[in-house]
Formats: sequence, C-alpha cells, structure tokens
Amino acid sequence: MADTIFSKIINREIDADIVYEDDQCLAFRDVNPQAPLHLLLIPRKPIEKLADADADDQALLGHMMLKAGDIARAEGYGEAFRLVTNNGADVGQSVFHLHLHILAGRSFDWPPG
Ligand code: D5M
Repeated sequence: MADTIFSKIINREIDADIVYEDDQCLAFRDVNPQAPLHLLLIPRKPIEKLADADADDQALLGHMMLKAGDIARAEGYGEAFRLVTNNGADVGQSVFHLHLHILAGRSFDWPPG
C-alpha cells in the first residue's frame, strides 16, 4: 500500500491533534471538521479500506469499534455519536488508509447525503 497522509501521521512525519493511541490504532481530530466532534480513528496497520480487511483483521476491527465508543465517551459524547467509513472513491473516500469518522455534537440527517 502506498504511503498516505495518515501513515505520515502514524510515523510522526506530520503533525496531528492526536487524542488517543495504543498499539493498534490512533485517533486524531479531522482537519476539516463536519461536526463539533469530528475524529478519525485509524489502524496502525495499513489497510486501504474496510473491504480490504480480512479475517486476520477481525480482532483489530472489533478493537476499533469498541475504542470508538470509548473515545466518544471520553470526549463527552458517549450517548450520541455517528461512525462513518467511506469505502472507495465513489462514496467519498479521499484518503486510502482505513478510517472511521467519529462525529457528534449536532443532529444528523438520515439517510445521509
Ligand atoms: O475522509 C478523509 C478525511 O481526512 C477528511 O475528512 C479530511 C481528513 N484529513 C485529511 N488530511 C488530514 C490531516 N492531515 N489531518 C487530519 N485530518 C485530515 P474520507 O472519508 O477519506 O473522505
């Protein structure tokens, strides 16, 4: 997988406002926030998008889902947050390193636009 802006954040080659990290994943504030809380939670493992994950990634993905809740809670939004992952350029993915958007702090439309 080619280097992305997110692998540069993992490797501390560029700055980010990191709010959580462990041996498997890290979360930082989105540079272009779409809600009062807008974090990106990414695995350290380079996976381009969710559809590229496989059975070996089951524990990692479960870990990230649980951490997303923990992080939202730590940020004060544990009862109302949205998780989004854009899987592919056709649905809006612009950085090809798997990421979960954690969004909270305003109301959200359904279905999403
Ligand atoms: O979301 C990619 C997201 O990544 C988008 O909301 C902007 C954000 N982004 C891009 N570069 C940075 C840096 N350097 N720091 C923080 N956030 C960043 P996607 O689902 O791929 O469209």
